[in-house]
Amino acid sequence: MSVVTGGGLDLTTEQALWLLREMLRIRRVEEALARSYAQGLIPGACHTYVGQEAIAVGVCAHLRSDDVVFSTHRGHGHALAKGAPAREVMAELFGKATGVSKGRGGSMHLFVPEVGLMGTTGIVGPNILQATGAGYSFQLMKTDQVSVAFFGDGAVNNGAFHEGVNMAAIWALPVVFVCENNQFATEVPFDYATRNTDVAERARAYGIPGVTVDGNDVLAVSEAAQAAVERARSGGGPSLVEGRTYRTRPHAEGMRDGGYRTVEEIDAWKQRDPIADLEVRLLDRGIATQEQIDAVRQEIEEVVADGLEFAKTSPYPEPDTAALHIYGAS
Ligand SMILES: Cc1ncc(C[n+]2csc(CCOP(=O)(O)OP(=O)(O)O)c2C)c(N)n1
Ligand SMILES: [Mg+2]
Repeated sequence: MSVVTGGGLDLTTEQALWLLREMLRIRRVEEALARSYAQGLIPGACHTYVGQEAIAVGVCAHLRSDDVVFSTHRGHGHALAKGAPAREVMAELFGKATGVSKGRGGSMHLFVPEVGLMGTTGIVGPNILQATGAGYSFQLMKTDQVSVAFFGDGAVNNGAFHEGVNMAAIWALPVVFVCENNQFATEVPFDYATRNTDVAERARAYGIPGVTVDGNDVLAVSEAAQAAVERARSGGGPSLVEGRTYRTRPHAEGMRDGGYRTVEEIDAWKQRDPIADLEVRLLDRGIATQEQIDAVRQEIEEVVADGLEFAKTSPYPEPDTAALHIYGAS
């Protein structure tokens, strides 16, 4: 296991503002979705990604649109960072016909294959196998595409993790396994579920590189992801990247958030906000000005206001189209 710091990244202003813009886009979309959920506007479940934005953004910064991502139940951030339009993601959660899955899927069935988002899912674990499968197809087709699985600490004691990582390792598949270790699976602390809480260390068991990063530091995530994506793309095989992070909202909107963690712990992690942290560092290092940061913030306010309006005013699917867009074409 090794630890990276982000110090090795040489960022242009444009790249830095992209990281900031994408993290803010996720944060503001999630906050709008959480409010909408409380107002009864979202018919399904809504697991937000608030606090964890640096991981999706730091990884997707190195992906092309023909690379693929297999996501989780906490997948809005992965979808947005991979390039899904905010308004269509929001409309999907509202169950509207204009949503990315035409209102059929909701939060846990976001599919945007045109940008390489191969699905969020309600089932913990099997997306790891799907990512390995995609990596195998890229190897067979001799392309240089890369496949990424995002998953939580809750997935790493599931058999799918062992099978997927091991197969990718023995066949040297172009896969990056990204564990978002937010230290809880619903309300179960990770150290209750395993005797070894060092996820990256498990990479050694499969003979692949494993790295732990501060998952609230987008530069550190980006540096680790850059190495893992390059390795996969150039035929070097898979890697495991573990980002240590924390979700600062409840497991899902509408759920209680007490009894298994303290207010003090949540507040301490809110102080380590990945967005505020990046802004301070960009200003300190002279990579961006306050005016540039304010312009990004203003741009995102407009994107989210537009997305919310679009989601609210779009129609629901017509009842007589209920069987459309459900089955694959034969
Ligand atoms: C196979 C399976 N088992 C159990 C569940 C119920 N479940 C939904 S989310 C969740 C916790 C997942 O925790 P983690 O993977 O750490 O992701 P996080 O919610 O912390 O982002 C569980 C157990 C499920 N959806 N699928
Ligand atoms: Mg977790």
